[in-house]
Amino acid sequence: MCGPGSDHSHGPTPAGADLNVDLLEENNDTAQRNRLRLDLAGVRCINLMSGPGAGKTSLLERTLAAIQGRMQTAVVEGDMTTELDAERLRAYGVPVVAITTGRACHLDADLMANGLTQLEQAGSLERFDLLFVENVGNLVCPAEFALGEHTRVALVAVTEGEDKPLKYPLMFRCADCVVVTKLDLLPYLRFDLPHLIAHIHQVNPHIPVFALSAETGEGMEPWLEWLQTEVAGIGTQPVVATL
Ligand SMILES: Nc1nc2c(ncn2[C@@H]2O[C@H](COP(=O)(O)OP(=O)(O)OP(=O)(O)O)[C@@H](O)[C@H]2O)c(=O)[nH]1
Ligand SMILES: [Mg+2]
Repeated sequence: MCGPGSDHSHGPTPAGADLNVDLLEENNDTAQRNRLRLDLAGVRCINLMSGPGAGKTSLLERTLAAIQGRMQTAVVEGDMTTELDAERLRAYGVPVVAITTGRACHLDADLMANGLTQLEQAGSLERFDLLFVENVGNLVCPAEFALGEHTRVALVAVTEGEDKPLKYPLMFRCADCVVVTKLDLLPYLRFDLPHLIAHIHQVNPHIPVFALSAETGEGMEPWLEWLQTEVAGIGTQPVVATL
């Protein structure tokens, strides 16, 4: 957890500030218990976060197809409503737990604990090497709520503009890696990729940045290599950016 808490009351509550501190502290305690469960089972957990539609599910689809048979993987899929994304990912033959949050714009540690329990009910967690979490599409709140994950990946699409890391710094400051998505659309946009990367590094100076297209597969290899180092538990070492 890093940075000051934002207002999760989403409205004017006189006791809002204290409520947020309590809420986040309680969440952190549960997240630590989740982390222990994952560590005891030897599962590496990666939390994918972005604004709506940046390409989280598409990146997971490409990734699951690429690592099939190499890593035992499961997914906790968070959405406010529907199992549409969960269904997309089940097509790749991996266990997917769908968690719908209702009105909440992010997953929290309690929901994550529930997801872990659902995976356990179908067999022990130890059978997995890697657990992906796709968080609810939102560039603000998911960054505030630790789930017990080892690694956070922030995605930003080239269609979103170069300014997003400056406007939503917490998401990029708390990430361990940034994936710039939809690279195949660059020829159609007035968008400066080095400018975006400079903004990412302004907020989080040494963070690795990968730029790729889940549509064409361009740029997938460096991301997959990074993923492999993560699963081996050495992902905290600095990784050279691909750009
Ligand atoms: N051209 C292009 N389109 C992409 C790429 N990745 C995703 N898209 C498209 O962008 C749209 C949203 O992609 P999703 O993968 O569903 O995005 P998401 O982040 O999972 O969306 P939410 O879960 O709703 O937040 C879909 O129409 C995808 O086909 C890409 O690399 N290139
Ligand atoms: Mg999705």
